[in-house]
Amino acid sequence: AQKKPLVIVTRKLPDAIETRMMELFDTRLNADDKPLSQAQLVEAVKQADVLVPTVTDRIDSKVLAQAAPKLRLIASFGTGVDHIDLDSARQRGITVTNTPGVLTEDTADMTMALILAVARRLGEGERLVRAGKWTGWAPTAMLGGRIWGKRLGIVGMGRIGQALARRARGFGMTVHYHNRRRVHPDIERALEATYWESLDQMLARMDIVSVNCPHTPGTYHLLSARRLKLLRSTSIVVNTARGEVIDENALIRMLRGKELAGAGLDVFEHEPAISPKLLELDNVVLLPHMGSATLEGRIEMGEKVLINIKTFADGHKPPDRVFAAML
Ligand code: 8YV
Repeated sequence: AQKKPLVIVTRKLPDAIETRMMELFDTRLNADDKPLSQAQLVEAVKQADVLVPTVTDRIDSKVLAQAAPKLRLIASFGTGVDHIDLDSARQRGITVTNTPGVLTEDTADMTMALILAVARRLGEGERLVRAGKWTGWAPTAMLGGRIWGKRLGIVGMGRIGQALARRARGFGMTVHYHNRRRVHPDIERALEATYWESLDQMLARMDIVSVNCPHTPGTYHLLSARRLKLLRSTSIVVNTARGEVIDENALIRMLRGKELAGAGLDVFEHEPAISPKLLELDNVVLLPHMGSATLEGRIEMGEKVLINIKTFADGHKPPDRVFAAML
């Protein structure tokens, strides 16, 4: 019989996935739910045939330089691959896979939740009640902004952007988007979405802007200080993608200066570190990178990881290969 590959998993995964993984492969789990240290990560790439990392593992060229030649596959548990140096992996002949598609709807739900939470002041209202400061209903208390009839600008019209567009139409918003490429006319029509080739021009006209693109060298600080200035003082920004896509300091300055109405952030530029200045602001809703965090989604992500490893181990091309050129 063929020797089973040594699969090293960097974080605790759902029990059902870990069990199946141990049945299929020579698996080394991390019962500890703490991210690996740099030294532990280097140890893992030296020993593994297959590495299963998550977004919290920085697999840069320095780490990969220490990998043993037997490391053939990085089967990441997650869709974003900005934590992996794809060029460096390719140069070493290491295949990289991710888990696209199974967290699309969940992340779009969370994006919609953030839009509603910021516009309708959910966080503020909850804090008021919990602090015992609610003295009763009043006609002018806790007034938010209506989202019905408002313009939503989606930055990045991939799977999640499109799932968000469908939801936003259901909430009576008009949908606009910017993407490197215009999506197929049939999809555009089905989503009733308006394409903006110029991100600048779109931003200047939106009530709500949602970031739904991956973090790549090309999207780092895509919402730069200059671009954020194009928004209106009544606009809201939400981000369930990656913190690095927004110049966070510039965003904070604008929120403090009331040049923006609010922000909903599930991801941060230096997460899990949160700027103390963000914590002082009432008009922001802050979440701990939980956009895709559903029980069902995590199982499906794990199943994708299993399929990617199994097909690769059987000598076939795994379904979810990632190529630097795709991003
Ligand atoms: C995951 C994510 O929780 O998939 C992604 O890109 O950011 C999250 O949905 C994370 O990646 C798990 O590794």
